[in-house]
Amino acid sequence: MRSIEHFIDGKFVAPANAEYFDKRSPVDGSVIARVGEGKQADVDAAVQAARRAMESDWGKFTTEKRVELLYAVATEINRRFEDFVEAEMADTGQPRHVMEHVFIPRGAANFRIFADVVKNVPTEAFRMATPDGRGALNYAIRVPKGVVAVVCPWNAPFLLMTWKLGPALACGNAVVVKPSEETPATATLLGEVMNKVGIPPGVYNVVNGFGPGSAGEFLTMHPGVDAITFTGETRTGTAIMKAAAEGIRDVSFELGGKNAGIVFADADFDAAVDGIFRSAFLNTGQVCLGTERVYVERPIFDRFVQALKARVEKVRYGRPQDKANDYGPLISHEHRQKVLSYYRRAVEEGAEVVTGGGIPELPPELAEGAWVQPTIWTGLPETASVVREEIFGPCCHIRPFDGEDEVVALANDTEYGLSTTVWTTNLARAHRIAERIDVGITWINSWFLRDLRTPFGGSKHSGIGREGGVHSLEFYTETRNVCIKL
Ligand code: NAD
Ligand code: 6OD
Repeated sequence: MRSIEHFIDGKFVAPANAEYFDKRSPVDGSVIARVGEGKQADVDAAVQAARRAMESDWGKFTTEKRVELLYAVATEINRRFEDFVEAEMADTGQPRHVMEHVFIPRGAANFRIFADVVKNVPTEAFRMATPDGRGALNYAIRVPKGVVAVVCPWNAPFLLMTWKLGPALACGNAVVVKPSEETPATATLLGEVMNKVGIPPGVYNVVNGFGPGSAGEFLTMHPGVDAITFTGETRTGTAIMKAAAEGIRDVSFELGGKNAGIVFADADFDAAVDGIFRSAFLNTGQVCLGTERVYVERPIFDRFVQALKARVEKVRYGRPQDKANDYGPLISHEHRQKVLSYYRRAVEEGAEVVTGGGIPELPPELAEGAWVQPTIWTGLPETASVVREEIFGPCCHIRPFDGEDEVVALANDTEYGLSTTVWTTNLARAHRIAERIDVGITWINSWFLRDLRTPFGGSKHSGIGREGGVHSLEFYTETRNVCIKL
């Protein structure tokens, strides 16, 4: 059985108390690795290694040297592309094409893009007048925050971890990563990449484990951590924010969503069906940007529901390695229980189940996997729990609407504010809607398409702060002001 150890100070190390937990395949329930569980001593060692790294070569490197190393990280990830694809497929059970076309390439891109961003950051400088006529030069410099804790979820593990690592390292910080307990493999593999390309020991550290009472809590409480970037559930964000209050540490949060998909009658019908299908069911619905509430303009409502149902019923279940399969399991049995409890509640609350609603019949070799059917409901009031709460599964509720004002009110009637996808051929309407919906990103005739240089984040309970391109510098650097009397 493969053991996954922590990566501390440039070395793979066993957990201090020698405790391990099992990582199971979501596809068939088999144990695929034993993972070291991080406790206080492991987190202490990782944070100390990161602090030492800040005092050593890494802290003294020029931006150019860091940029060169980050390009090398991206190149080495691409050289080992298949290893990353295999590792992520094994942990998540998601289809090969998602790994090959989205999650792994975007992960490598995160290192290149943020290297380019820091290479091109201008210095803010003003020549000031002074009463004696000599003047002064007043300018700002950016310095790294220090040691950044990176706490990650399981749904797109490599993409979401590197989305934080790229800017953190480009800005000259050292990091301690706490991957999700469900998906430790690619963070571990990245340790090998860091050593291969010559990232100094201690700059990138990984401590595995759980959240409360384990590595996650010990890391976010640690006084040696200067800032915390977290992606995950809103209620975990609340706990981490309390931890960050101790020591007045900065936080950047990307949290949950209950995103609306809006389809107007003038939309390109087939493109809209395909777009909503992807946004609701890609990654088995386990995407923070996913659409769990769909609003369709009344004249095309029935036709749209039938077309989406037909598309959903074509998904192919099976092992991710088989290229023909386009639909994976949920991450774990624990998550499946949660999703199935919403499937039951939808029916109790009066939903019409258009398709799905349970566990699919699968061959015996997949029977122990965390599979659920992709599910569509109609007929629920907006107060129903499946319309209000984030389920994070392959399901959506579809409701008809009449006109722009009604749909804007429906879309905004949520405590979340992460994203929206709007399907229309009316350009003026697209602009109006994008301004009126309170979310971090609105997609028009598209979904999950974003240049990494643009800002990303959520409003309301979906997050704090914006990252992406130069926006990431606000979180990963401290700005200092220097004024020189001339
Ligand atoms: P989660 O909050 O359960 O766990 C995320 C990470 O936090 C894990 O590593 C976990 O071990 C750790 N953790 C849990 N409790 C902790 C605590 N008290 N202190 C410190 N660390 C703790 O989230 P998840 O189930 O892994 O991921 C799914 C959630 O993530 C969904 O709500 C989804 O919407 C959200 N998400 C948001 C974005 C975004 O960009 N907004 C992206 C991906 C996922
Ligand atoms: O890469 C991105 O644009 C990004 N932040 C994706 C988030 C996916 C959440 O599941």
